[in-house]
Amino acid sequence: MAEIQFHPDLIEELHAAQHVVVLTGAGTSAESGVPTFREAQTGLWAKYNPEELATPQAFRRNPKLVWDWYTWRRELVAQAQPNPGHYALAELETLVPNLTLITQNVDSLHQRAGSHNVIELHGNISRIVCSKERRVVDTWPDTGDVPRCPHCNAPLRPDVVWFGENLPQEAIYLAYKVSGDCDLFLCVGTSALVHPAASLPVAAIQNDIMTVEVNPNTTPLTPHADFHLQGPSGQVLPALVEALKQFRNRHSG
Ligand code: BJW
Repeated sequence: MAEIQFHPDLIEELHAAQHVVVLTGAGTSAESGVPTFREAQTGLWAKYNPEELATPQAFRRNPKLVWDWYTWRRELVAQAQPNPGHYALAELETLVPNLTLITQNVDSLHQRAGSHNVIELHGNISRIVCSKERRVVDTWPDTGDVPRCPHCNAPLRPDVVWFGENLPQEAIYLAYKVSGDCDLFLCVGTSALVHPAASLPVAAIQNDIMTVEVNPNTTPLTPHADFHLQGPSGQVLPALVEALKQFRNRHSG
């Protein structure tokens, strides 16, 4: 790929920003081999629509199907490695005074790349909880059926947020607070379709905060963002961090 050029205003704003907020979605992990939500699934799961599996109704109707899908994804995510986009965001955290990374992803790849200040909006796929009392369960017998809670016998489920369920209260409260109160908002690899996450860049825009989108495709956010950096985050983000470092080298001393 040819060298990526950034608008000088963007690099200057990034350099001056005291608080950067980043919202990430499934596209950020695409280059780690984790399929995004809205692209067609392949192999065993090709005939299922993820939006129809990630619901409490699907789990009630067919708990085994949903459990097996999450088991497959949990194992896929455990084998995946962070990509250059994850590492660039972890490095950016060390280059700006304050960076809050809000993720819709459930794969822990940001944390594994070294990001510290991470808000998980949609939970974490590696955590298993009781579907009734939300108690975390660390081990369960592999019987081939949906395992049950050792305390109340309710089926176990992944600790993720399905459609129609509320997001963790503290996480969404903090996410709104920082989104409307930062100096620069970066929206990476999300289709910006799922609320309330998709409302976070809107809060930034309404408060006249510079908003930058990184995505190979356009989204409903694109016409409203100050900059649309078109390309895969695994290429755009390392280049952006490099441009910031070069700017600082040129302007130091
Ligand atoms: C690349 C790339 C590369 C590719 N580099 N980029 C207001 C208006 C309308 C509806 C609602 C509303 N408020 C609430 C709702 C209902 C609903 C909703 O938003 N529905 C929409 C579909 C319209 N929201 C909810 O139900 C939420 N709960 C809630 O609000 O409770 C209160 C309430 C309920 C009901 C009514 C009203 C209020 C809960 C949402 C939970 C979402 N959960 C999931 C599953 C998580 C667990 C799991 O992983 O299994 O979260 S669904 C799925 O979507 C997952 C994702 O986090 C989320 C967002 O998807 P994301 O990350 O954007 O991925 P994709 O696949 O959509 O896009 C990938 C992008 O990457 C694309 O743009 C590519 O171009 C790009 N890309 N390669 C960079 N290399």
